[in-house]
Amino acid sequence: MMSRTVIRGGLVVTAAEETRADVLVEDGRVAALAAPDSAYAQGWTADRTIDATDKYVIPGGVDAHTHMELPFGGTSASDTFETGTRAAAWGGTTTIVDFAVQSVGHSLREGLDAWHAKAADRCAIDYAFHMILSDVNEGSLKEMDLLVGEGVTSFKLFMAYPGVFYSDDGQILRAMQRGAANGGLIMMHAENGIAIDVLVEQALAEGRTDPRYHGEVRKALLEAEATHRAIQLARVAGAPLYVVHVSAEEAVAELTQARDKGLPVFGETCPQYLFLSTDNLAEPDFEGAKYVCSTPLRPREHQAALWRGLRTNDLQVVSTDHCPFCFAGQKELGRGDFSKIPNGLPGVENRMDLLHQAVVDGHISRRRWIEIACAAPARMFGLYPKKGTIAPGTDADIVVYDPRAEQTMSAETHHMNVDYSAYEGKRITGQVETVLSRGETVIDRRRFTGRAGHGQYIARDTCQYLD
Ligand code: DUC
Ligand code: ZN
Ligand code: ZN
Ligand code: ZN
Repeated sequence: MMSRTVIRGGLVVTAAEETRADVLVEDGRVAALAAPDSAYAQGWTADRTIDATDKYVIPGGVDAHTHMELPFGGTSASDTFETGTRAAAWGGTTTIVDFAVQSVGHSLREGLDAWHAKAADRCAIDYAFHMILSDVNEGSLKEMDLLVGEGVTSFKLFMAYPGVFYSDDGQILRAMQRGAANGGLIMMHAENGIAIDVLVEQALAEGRTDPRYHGEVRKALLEAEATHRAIQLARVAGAPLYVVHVSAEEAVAELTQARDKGLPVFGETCPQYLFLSTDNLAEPDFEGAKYVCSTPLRPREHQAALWRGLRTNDLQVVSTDHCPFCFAGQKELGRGDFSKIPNGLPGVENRMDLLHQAVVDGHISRRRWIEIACAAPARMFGLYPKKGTIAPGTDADIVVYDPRAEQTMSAETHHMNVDYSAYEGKRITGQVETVLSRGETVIDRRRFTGRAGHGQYIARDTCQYLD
């Protein structure tokens, strides 16, 4: 049975262009775009017409960095695939790429199977997986080839968290060599975790236990050093590199220098580094724990370099690193010892709105908003043009966005399963009105009409910036 929806009268914004167009959706895909007053568009019949007058019609957001139900520090991220993807939909994101985790001593397959089991039949929107390598050895290196073949085409390594996720330089080099051969993109958590652990131990021994010391020991220079080292290792391996959650100005400088040499080095930052700072980490009464994540929030002065990087394309992607822990009972595990605060911030619902606010504030253009939030993450992780744009043949993942609506971000009104908002009280101009996922309405004029299990697993192609 053919189902047809027409979205009429909106400004269609993609990374490439802005045009007034009606959009015809047929059986889950975009069938055609045409000028609203054209005889062609006027002739379309549909089961459903969405009025987008005075609204933007944009591709659904692609959040390439989430951690639903991630086990961390003896607890687990509080959003399940069900609650987290529902919140994503509320915020105009229609695809997530989550991180399946290999545990030390276990295979990639076991990790991937476990994440498939968590996500299957629960997601409101489409999803895909990266794989975290926690134990690089002969077996896991061989498994990388198989995973690339089945659409898990990117692998995260950690230079931080010794004893948990950490890989040493030899393991990193081997994984990069393997990725260079099989097309897998290496994603790097670039912080010198060995040095950080020394500073953590010294801080705690001196009684510096508050959340703000999390920011002080995880120094910008140790992010920059690890970023530099990762780039050099990637050069030696002949591999491309994607650095996740870049937060320090000095790390951006390393990426800029590499890219100026023409190296295939890419960078991601996150809304928390663009909008929050160490001022939040210093909030009294242990409230700073709400803002503990790694890489950490930086002094406000770093933000200008991140915005500049997003404008100059030295940074290509904004993802959330959504990894929520409730303040009550989870963040509180670190009272008296900041190193026991589970690392991570909620944000999957907030990203599209915060970046629209950046358009309003003049940091980025409207098309750059769509590029960094939709098109570039889709290309980076082999989802384009199925995801990340609006054109004939693409999945009808479409957001009708009201650029003039006013909202105030708050835990009272958000849909993430977490008891605080990192942006509590922040005023935003712009709001998601209606969201289609493969043509199905999942948010209808600010009512959730989706369902757990609508979301499908997507096997991805390899990185499309390397073709
Ligand atoms: N950083 C976080 O803040 N949370 C999860 C893992 C990570 O690297
Ligand atoms: Zn095992
Ligand atoms: Zn990380
Ligand atoms: Zn992460």
